[in-house]
Amino acid sequence: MTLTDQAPPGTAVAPLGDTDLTSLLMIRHFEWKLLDLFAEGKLNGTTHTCLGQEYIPVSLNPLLSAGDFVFSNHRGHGHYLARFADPAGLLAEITGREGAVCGGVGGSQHIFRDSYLSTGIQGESLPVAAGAALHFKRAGLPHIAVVYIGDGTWGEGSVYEALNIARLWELPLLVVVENNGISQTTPGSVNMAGTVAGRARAFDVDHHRVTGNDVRGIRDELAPLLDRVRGQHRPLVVEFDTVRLGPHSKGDDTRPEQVIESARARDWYGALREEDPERFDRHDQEQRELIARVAADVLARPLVAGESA
Ligand SMILES: Cc1ncc(C[n+]2csc(CCOP(=O)(O)OP(=O)(O)O)c2C)c(N)n1
Repeated sequence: MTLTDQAPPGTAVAPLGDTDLTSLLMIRHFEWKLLDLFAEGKLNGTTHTCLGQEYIPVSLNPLLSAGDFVFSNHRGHGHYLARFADPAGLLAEITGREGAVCGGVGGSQHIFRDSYLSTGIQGESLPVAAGAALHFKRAGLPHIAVVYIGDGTWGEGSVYEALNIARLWELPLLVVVENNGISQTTPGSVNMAGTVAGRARAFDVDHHRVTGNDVRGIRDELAPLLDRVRGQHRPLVVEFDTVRLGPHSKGDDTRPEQVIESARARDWYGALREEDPERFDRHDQEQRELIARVAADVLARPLVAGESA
């Protein structure tokens, strides 16, 4: 079944609350800071920023309970920060410093904390999430399993095995697809036949497409749908039509400038600023300073055992 698209952007009435605005800006400044630190040669390994996609976990977070299990992916900083508001723990993890959320062994892509787990292996988490959802159902717990995947991850067979079982066994599974139209350097138009909606439909799994980036509208739209996942154990695919503002990882953006420009034109950052520039700038500055302080503090900490600068 295909559910109706959400209301067009711009229909929300109430101003965005401080918590949401702070969360969005904290994630944005965290990601900007990471790219700066890479440019300064202060980070090892790789990282994938969620620039442009921050509004997705910020919209979803209040709809989730602490017992719901969130499975994230390689582009997961926003998923983690929206849930835990812990930039210091994440940055310490990425830089292998004391206070790291996973002792510095997980890095950017492999984070475990409470009911939150991320993996850099595409498609790996969906069957595991289905298993968690099965446990919730069997144990009579009111929780759901939430898994974030990209559009390119629909190239993995495990996605289909998990959707099949989730529908057949009626599992409380929410698949959040961050469809930014590109997988590393390959546009979706050359690697996906059909659509995400059509693929969900093939398994009789509900699908809902979100086209706007207004946190308030998205949340209102999704709340009843998530209630159905939770209460009636109807698996659901929510596909966000979103934008990746930055490169796949760091320097690997092969998109034509025009494509990047049109992604920038859809960014929530400018649109939200226009609503109330004075308030936005105040929060923006606060989060920029907060992340600068966090980075200075974390980078001054000793490395955890076994790490090298
Ligand atoms: C099984 C597997 N194959 C290849 C990779 C390398 N890889 C990492 S991210 C990525 C592209 C992912 O694209 P998508 O799912 O659309 O997510 P996005 O990066 O756009 O958020 C690839 C090919 C991987 N991590 N895992």
